[in-house]
Amino acid sequence: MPRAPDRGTLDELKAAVGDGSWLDSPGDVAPYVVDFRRLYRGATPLVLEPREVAQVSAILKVCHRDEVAVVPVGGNTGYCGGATPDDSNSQIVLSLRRLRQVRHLDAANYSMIVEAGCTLAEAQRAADAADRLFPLSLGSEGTAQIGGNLSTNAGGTAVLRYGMMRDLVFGLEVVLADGRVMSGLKSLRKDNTGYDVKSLFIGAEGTLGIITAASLKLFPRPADTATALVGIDSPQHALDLLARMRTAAGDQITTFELLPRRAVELTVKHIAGVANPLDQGADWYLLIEFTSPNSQQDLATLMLDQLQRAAADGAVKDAMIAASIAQSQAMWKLRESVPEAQRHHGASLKHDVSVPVSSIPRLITEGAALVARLAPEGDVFSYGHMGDGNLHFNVAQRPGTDTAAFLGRGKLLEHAMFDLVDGMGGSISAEHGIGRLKTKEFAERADPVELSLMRDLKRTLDPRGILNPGKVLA
Ligand code: 2HG
Ligand code: ZN
Repeated sequence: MPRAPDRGTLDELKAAVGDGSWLDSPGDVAPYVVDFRRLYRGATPLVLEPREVAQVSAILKVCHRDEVAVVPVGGNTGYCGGATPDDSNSQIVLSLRRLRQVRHLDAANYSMIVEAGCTLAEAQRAADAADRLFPLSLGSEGTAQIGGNLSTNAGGTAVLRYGMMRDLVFGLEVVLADGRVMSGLKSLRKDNTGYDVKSLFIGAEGTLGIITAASLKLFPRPADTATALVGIDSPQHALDLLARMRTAAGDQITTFELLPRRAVELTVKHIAGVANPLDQGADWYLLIEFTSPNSQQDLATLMLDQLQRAAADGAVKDAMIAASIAQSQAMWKLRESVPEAQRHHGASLKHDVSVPVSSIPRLITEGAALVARLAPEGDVFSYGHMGDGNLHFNVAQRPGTDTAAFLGRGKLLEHAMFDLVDGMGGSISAEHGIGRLKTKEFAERADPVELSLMRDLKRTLDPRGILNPGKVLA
């Protein structure tokens, strides 16, 4: 069991990073003790900001010896409180933000080695400068860091084509709980030497080791892009269109995002500069993007042809293909601003869930029925990554209703929503992780054998329980 660090331990930790690389005044540590959604407020006696892997190793050695808990943090954009210390004021916060070098980029091998504290946008820019693409793409990419993306196995809006963060990794460098450094930064497409140890640390939310650097996969940079905003009548039409598009465009289809009318209207209302470019009101909208590294592909014609055929069959009501980069950016802004618009709108109960893509229409219908029954003060905002079977089945408080009554419905609704998703062979956390928020539901619902293997792994890799206690496995 971790315990509170004494003065001597704190001094030793400060010395491990040196002056200028630690914070301990209440004002300075304040941003590190609250999560992005302000669901949790904790306390910490010390925030460490090491600049080198050797310093991370030295920190962990001390914490392991003295049994002091360590909470790693990246850009602090997570939704589940995974990077926030508890309120005991005994957990050290370890920020990776100063480990931000791009150590190596091998364009011919389509790989790059970046440190954990690089923001996702910095990693994307490094790839771009070498005429390559690092394809992970999220609304928070300007702030979210690679270490956090790895630790939460982040998803985003290009998963349909490129997979989640786990799929984009060749190798990792990880500092273990006792301070040993696992140097696994090979950049190989083929390496069948024993167990896939690196994979354990991806999605582990800092509970098994501290990721300090990663070798990431790169791809050819798109030279042709077609982006469309499409109005449709129902999620079933979206499913039909997805199959049609996949047949026509193969894996050139990169993005297939679904938005309900309410999300579009609310985003237009709350976010400056966002407009709905379609003439006819539709109940549902899709943001679809095709990309190809081949500039001769003429993706816009392919997209137009498919949309016209779908319209002739009644599957598409209205559509617009972006005729300029500005139009495409405006469509993306409409999609990416939905979470912010929801924040302006008011309180929200969030459910980041996935089901087989084929079950999305059923999830939407049955989920809405649950909301009507269990949270009548709420309006459904089920939107997101339709192509991945991942919806953010969010419920927004209807204006004029009682906030406390609405939020009070949260637990019961969440439980029913997770029952629904479980019954459909889905997941209670598609892309935002478990953190502190979902530990209970996760423990109740996980396969018991798998869960006990996870606990065994945790004990093996972190026998003193110092790494991000209370997260994932509570
Ligand atoms: C997105 O897809 C993010 O926009 C945030 O994952 C989802 O705010 C949300 O619920
Ligand atoms: Zn999302």
